[in-house]
Amino acid sequence: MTEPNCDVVIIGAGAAGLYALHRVRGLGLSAKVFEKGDGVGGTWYWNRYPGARCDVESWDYCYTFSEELEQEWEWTERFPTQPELERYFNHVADRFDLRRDIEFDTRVEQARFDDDRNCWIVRTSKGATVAARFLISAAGCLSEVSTPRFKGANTFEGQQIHTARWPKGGMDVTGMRVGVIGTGSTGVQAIPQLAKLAAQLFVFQRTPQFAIPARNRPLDDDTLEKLKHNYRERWALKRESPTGMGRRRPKVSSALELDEATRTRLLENSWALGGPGFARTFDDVMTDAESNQLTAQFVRDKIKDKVEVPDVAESLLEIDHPLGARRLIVEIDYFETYNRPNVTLVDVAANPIEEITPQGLRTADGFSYDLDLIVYATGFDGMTGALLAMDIQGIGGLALRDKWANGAGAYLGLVASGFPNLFMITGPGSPAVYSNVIFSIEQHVDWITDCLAHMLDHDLDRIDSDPEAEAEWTRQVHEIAAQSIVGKTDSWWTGANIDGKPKGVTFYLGGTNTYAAICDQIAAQGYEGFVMR
Ligand code: NA7
Repeated sequence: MTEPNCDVVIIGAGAAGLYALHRVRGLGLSAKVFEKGDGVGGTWYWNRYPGARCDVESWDYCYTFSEELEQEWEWTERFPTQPELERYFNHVADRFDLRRDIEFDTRVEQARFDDDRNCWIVRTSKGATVAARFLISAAGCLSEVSTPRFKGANTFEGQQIHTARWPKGGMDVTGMRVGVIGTGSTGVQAIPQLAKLAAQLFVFQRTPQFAIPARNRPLDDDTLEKLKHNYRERWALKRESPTGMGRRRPKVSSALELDEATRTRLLENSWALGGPGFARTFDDVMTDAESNQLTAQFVRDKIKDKVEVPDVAESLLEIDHPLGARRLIVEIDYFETYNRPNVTLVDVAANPIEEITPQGLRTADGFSYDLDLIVYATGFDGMTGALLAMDIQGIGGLALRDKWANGAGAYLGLVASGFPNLFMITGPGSPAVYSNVIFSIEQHVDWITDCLAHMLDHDLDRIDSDPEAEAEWTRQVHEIAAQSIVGKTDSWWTGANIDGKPKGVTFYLGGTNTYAAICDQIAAQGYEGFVMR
């Protein structure tokens, strides 16, 4: 029987995989990272579409584990663009000498737990097999793209592309007739940029959504200096916050306890600040229907003011869900783009796309749109898509796909029972996508590597989660979600965008601060709810 040839295999070289590699090495363990792209950065490697940028502020969307890194890296904008983020992750990979353990252009196809040898047998797209004592998934929550299968798609004579597969060297859309399908965060970022170059832009919108102005701005030297000075303070604020953001906002427990003038003044202040923090103008926006409705009406009025043609404004405002029930979008010039003569909004809720034709596409009302390029801003199989794209088999050959057939869950979002020694970063059951994800990533990786250190210290070679502890955790995740407005409509947050996927919120909405405290307490109590040997 051969021994495992590697201590840890890490799947993915995005923000999570890079930090996991750094920490695992710090324990003196050998590690191998498999990355399907030919570079680091994960989300920020793949999403190169025009306008791609992070909707969390640069000074929060960064690692906190190295003060030197914080001090030497200089962000240039409030909301960093894809190229800047890709540079950042490349810098991290070089600075911490991470590349030598990363195998690029290599997908993990299968990971099978060998009970007798107590190790994971990992098979890659290059046909290699590695046996590892531990497996860490850093495969990401938004990395498995979702492209609807329209009738006739293969007959289209122009180009078609998913936004997360935009070519590395870019694509010149100057003078083209472009159709964009999808108006989520991605579509909303890409549309204003594409409109500037395309001869004609058709936006095929099925579900209008709330969007808050980014108020993006370059960072001048003064601001940068202050940021660098305050990083440690922000770090403390992030740990106290329920979403891992380092911002301080005025605390107003309820919109309903204010008179109208005060409420409007606070909303105006928040609107002027812009960014995702808008949803936290009042503490109860996500829990009280009336507070939510008042806040939503304010946003509707603002959007209406931006759009010149009343019919277009109406189509953009036929929003059928509470503010924040879907992930709140942060926009730059999105609504104003509909005032351009070359941009047409097409309502595909009333008239769905019926088929793609050689010349373009046709909607159910018989209208045809001639196009040179179809852009699918149609999103991802979120949370579990990347994990389930691999054939992961636990004890007794149990497939993760079967375990999660009726809904995904893992104890603390970290370990799924029956899959020993497999740690998931931002897995289902963790706050993951409802947080500043890089903050969550660091918290998860720190917890996982502390757990590994504990196992090494105590000569333990297996960790699994107790099925009862896992079931109880998943019950809590669902119970907390039931009290929130989050997920009270179909979207990728609930899995509703993927045919056949069980519906429901699978992420922990109790706050990153509470979550981290629970994780720490469980570790302090000897890893209660986990089974170690
Ligand atoms: P999203 O938010 O899932 O948006 C996908 C969009 O694509 C959304 O508007 C969908 O409409 C639309 N879509 C999907 N399929 C179709 C079909 N068949 N016809 C018409 N329209 C369709 O993905 P994003 O990439 O924008 O954002 C994902 C996350 O990345 C985001 O939340 C941030 O966290 C970053 P629907 O709403 O389903 O009616």
